[in-house]
Amino acid sequence: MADLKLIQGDITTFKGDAIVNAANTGLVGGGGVDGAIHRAAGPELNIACRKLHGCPTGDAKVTPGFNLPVRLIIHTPGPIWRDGSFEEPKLLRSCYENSLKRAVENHCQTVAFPSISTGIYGYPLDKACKIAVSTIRKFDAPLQVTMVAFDQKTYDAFNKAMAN
Ligand code: AR6
Repeated sequence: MADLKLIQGDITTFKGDAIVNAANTGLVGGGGVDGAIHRAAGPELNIACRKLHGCPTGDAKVTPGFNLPVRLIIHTPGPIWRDGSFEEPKLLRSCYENSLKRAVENHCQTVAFPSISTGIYGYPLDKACKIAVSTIRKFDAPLQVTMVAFDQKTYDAFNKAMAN
């Protein structure tokens, strides 16, 4: 079982083996945490991402961390929330699962996640937290996972989901 802890802060300052990026399917960079990661990692990240030729929703692909204090960045495009009947829960679960798989394949012991899909992609926070927490806790690998909540609302929602 993966170990899970929660902090509030900016994921670009996380020191460990890998961080996860809430990307888009083109892996072309964007706003939110994706923008922050690209700015902090530097322009080489964009060049590396272009070589990956995109990534389907729910899957995950890896680049080096470049200027970030991590070895790897795991890019996963989350589902865009419509009304919950377009496989959004299944796709969000697979974002977490595939990101954790990439971490293990790349010999990571410490990995940090932002709250995937709950910003620009509009996934309801309480529903997303439950999926994130259960998927990470169920994942069978000796990984130390840190959820990095950027704002208070996200921190509170994860805190609640982790208490159950
Ligand atoms: N550290 C940690 N979390 C952050 C940071 C940060 N530096 N900055 C924002 N967040 P979002 P999405 C939080 O919108 O909903 C991009 O344009 C934010 O408060 O970044 O999956 C991509 O290119 C929220 O809690 O990702 C895609 O097009 C969480 O990260 C699209 O947005 C996710 O919000 C993806 O949308």
